[in-house]
Amino acid sequence: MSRILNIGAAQMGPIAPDESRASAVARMIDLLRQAKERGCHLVVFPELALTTFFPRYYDDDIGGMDHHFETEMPGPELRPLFDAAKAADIAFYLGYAEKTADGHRYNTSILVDGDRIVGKYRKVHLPGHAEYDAKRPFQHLEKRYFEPGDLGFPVWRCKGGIMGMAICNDRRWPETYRVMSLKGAEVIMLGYNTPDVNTSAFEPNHLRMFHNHLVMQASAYQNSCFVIGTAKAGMEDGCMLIGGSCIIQPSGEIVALASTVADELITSACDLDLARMGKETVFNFAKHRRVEHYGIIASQTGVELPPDLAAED
Ligand code: ING
Repeated sequence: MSRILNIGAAQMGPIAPDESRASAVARMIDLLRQAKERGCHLVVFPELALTTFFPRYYDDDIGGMDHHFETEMPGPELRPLFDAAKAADIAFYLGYAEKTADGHRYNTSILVDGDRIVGKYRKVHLPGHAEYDAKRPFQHLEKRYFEPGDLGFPVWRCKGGIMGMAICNDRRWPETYRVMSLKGAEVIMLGYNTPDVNTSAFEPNHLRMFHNHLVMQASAYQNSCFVIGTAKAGMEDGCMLIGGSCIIQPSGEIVALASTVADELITSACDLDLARMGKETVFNFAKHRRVEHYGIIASQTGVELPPDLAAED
């Protein structure tokens, strides 16, 4: 019996720095209403879906950004979103800034199904920098406001499938997907906030969208799983964030693609058993991988020239 999961990527347009959580939640509830009309079982919201992308701002005191963090989930302002999703029987991915009771700050996502927070993930690959960088047109201070995730890359059963989560920059690192697909992931979902200019070095604008889709399509294929990428898009306080939200099937093909940089729901009927062919043949890990040759991928962080190469000046 095929396992068809109607999945939605609920792209959100810009969230202004002074926009209330109630406003963001109301927009998300409307996207859930659209998702219900289209028979969705699962909806993926963006990274940091409740607030503007505040790592673009520098504050001497990192506590100055605490009003963008959630200290309880769901807090009273989030309860209407959880209630609407439960009423619609739609599971959802939510990205938000998490501050723990003992004062740790993470760029976090949760998978919610009914009354349950099924799973939590904390962003492992934090891009950008920790100190003010005057060379940049705007800052990208994720290394200032967040700690690297401490939960690894877990997977969970939800809506009849095995699902994992990632966040934004994680999608550029193959290790992200491989760890989850080695645990059986059939669906990997992620939200992103990606400026349309690379503030760390010049890069032609067209490459922002090319790289966005390249990494998710390649990884869907190489790990034989569905990948859903949902953008927070549009002009946020003078900073343009790319759209391009998409649903990608295990072949690597994009089966649904956003066409705006605003609130926009895209959906696809995903047959989870499409992942089986790749997992049982070309990417049958047990049959084909040769881990005896892969050691330094996990044991070495940066580049180290082999001794015979290092000798040349
Ligand atoms: N955003 C960006 C991303 O990985 C980035 C960071 C910007 C990477 C520019 C490379 C170039 O899509 C987040 N939030 O990680």
